[in-house]
Amino acid sequence: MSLSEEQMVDYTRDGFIRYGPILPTPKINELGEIIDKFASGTHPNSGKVNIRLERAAEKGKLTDVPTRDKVWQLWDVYKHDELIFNHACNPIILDIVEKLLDTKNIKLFADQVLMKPAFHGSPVFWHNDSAYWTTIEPKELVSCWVAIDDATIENGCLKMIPGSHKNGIWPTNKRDSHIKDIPNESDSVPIVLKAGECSFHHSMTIHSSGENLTPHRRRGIVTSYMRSDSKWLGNPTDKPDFPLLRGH
Ligand SMILES: O=C(O)CCC(=O)C(=O)O
Repeated sequence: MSLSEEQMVDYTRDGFIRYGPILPTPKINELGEIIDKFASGTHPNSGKVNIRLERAAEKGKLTDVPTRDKVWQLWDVYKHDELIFNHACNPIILDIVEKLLDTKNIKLFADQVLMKPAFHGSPVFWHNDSAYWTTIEPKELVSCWVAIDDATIENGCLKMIPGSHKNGIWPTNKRDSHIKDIPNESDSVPIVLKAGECSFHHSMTIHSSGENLTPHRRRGIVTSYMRSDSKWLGNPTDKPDFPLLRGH
């Protein structure tokens, strides 16, 4: 399984593709159980992972929901669980990333899990990822977003603005503020996915996701990749040890 010529054309034009099935049900369930353990604090490495809570939970609300459902985001989980790292190394994903990045030399930049709990999952406002990942050049990373639950318009699936990866950085804070005047917002495309399906997006593509007030959770695991010769523009002493997944 890899990319068709048509999908390459779509990605180059739009800055994203809705790919389709990538994980079998047992794997989805396995990954779902692991991320739930991290979010609920029952994974042996829960204390090591970067966890951000839903804003309401940070403000002392959501007292009557399980710990798991107070969590908004987990970051760099791959560092603390072998099976999550193996997911980032999934050869099907890497074959596609190889094409999208046009190189056989691939490093893992990061992973994140967006938990989007049922009934109170908060939205992610319009942003491009490279607006946050400023220490990496070129700003041409690729993210693979895998649905652990069905992602629907109602429970806050991703939305993409086609072609926006060609329009530069939009300054924003994806959690707390809304970018006004997004070009072509009315053209935004919802990326509706079944559990186990995935999409890919360019780090300059403007995207968002809606709130989740439904009774259905919407978890997604996002793994983000870069060319291994990408430059680190930050302080050299702060440079993380990005794992080399393919090539040199
Ligand atoms: O999953 C979401 O709700 C947002 C994900 C996102 O912003 C990303 O993958 O860059």
